[in-house]
Amino acid sequence: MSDAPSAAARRPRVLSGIQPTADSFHFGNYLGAIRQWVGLQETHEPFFFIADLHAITMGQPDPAVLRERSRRCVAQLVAAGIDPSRSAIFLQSQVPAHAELAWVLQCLTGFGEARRMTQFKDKSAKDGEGSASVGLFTYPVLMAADILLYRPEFVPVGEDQRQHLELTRDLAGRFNHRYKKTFRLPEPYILRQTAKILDLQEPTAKMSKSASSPGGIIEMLDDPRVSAKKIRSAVTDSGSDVRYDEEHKPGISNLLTIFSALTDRSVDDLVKAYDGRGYGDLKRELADAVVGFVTPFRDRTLALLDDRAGLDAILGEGREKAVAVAERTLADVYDRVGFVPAGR
Ligand code: ATP
Ligand code: LTN
Repeated sequence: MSDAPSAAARRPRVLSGIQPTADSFHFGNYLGAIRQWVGLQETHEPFFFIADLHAITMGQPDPAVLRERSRRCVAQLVAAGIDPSRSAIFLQSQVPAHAELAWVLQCLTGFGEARRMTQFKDKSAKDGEGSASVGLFTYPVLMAADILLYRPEFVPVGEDQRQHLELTRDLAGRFNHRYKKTFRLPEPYILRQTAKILDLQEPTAKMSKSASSPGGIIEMLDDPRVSAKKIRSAVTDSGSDVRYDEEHKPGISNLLTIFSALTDRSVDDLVKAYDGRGYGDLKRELADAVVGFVTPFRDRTLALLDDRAGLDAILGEGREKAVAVAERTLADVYDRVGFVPAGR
């Protein structure tokens, strides 16, 4: 069964996920991805999920910590403006079709093709490829399954996920060609300006949960005074004029990007406003903007975390919406591959 005939009457779908691999989202996650999720729910039919299956690819976290982080993700999504009455918010592990479709897609993925994924190369290089899990290796195929099940038009992510989206499109095309048109080829939705927020201490690397030092990353749930201090201590560049120049002034350019995104003022406008003033003024005023932004976000998240039953209800509703769509796609796939349907 295809859902194409009624698709015209529906809003186009959008889907994305985030891993519960830290106690808090950071500014890269928020500005690079989640802010776009919030905007897209106005015009699209949204599916947003917590990628807890992906979160165990880099080792086995304490089960209690993983559960807590998953709930924190839900609370932060809602605090950021994802509205559970409009968007399905769910846990990947509660929709078995993700792992089931991933298996079928793994059988269509070349070993060499998986090996070329740069995130696998980067992450497995840390402890040596031999000790990386097979799950880390097949991570992008599970991600393709996450996406293709929902036949979304757009997938809003940061720049680091672009290659995984390309693999997803390749696998969708391969399945459609090998069997019958089943999957929509999704488009990445990556906003150029905020596609890669950089580490404050090492402004050539991306701000990252797993790789950044504490001083390099602004955590949304941190004490706002700590975040303000991190902005004031951010590594800046030689010279003293405030100018957007990614190559020669990566530190200042990154601060301008963050400032612009938080205040909706253009980078040009900010550069004019700081003309003739030093880095110190820029940092101080950006630190104030950061405090003004994270304080209410943190308060809302902490209040939501106090209502466990409320969070579980959001996940229950999200799961129901997700299962309805995912099971239909999986049934199409199983049929086309040639699996015998279970008797009633
Ligand atoms: P890790 O460092 O462990 O890979 P992460 O910090 O990249 O984790 P994810 O859960 O993998 O976090 O990413 C969630 C979303 O945030 C993805 O869409 C990702 O592209 C985006 N994102 C992560 N870091 C940045 C960044 N520095 N700039 C822009 N977008 C980012
Ligand atoms: N790999 C993504 C998380 C993720 C995802 C997805 C994003 C898993 N499945 C499907 C978009 C669509 C990351 O952020 N590192």
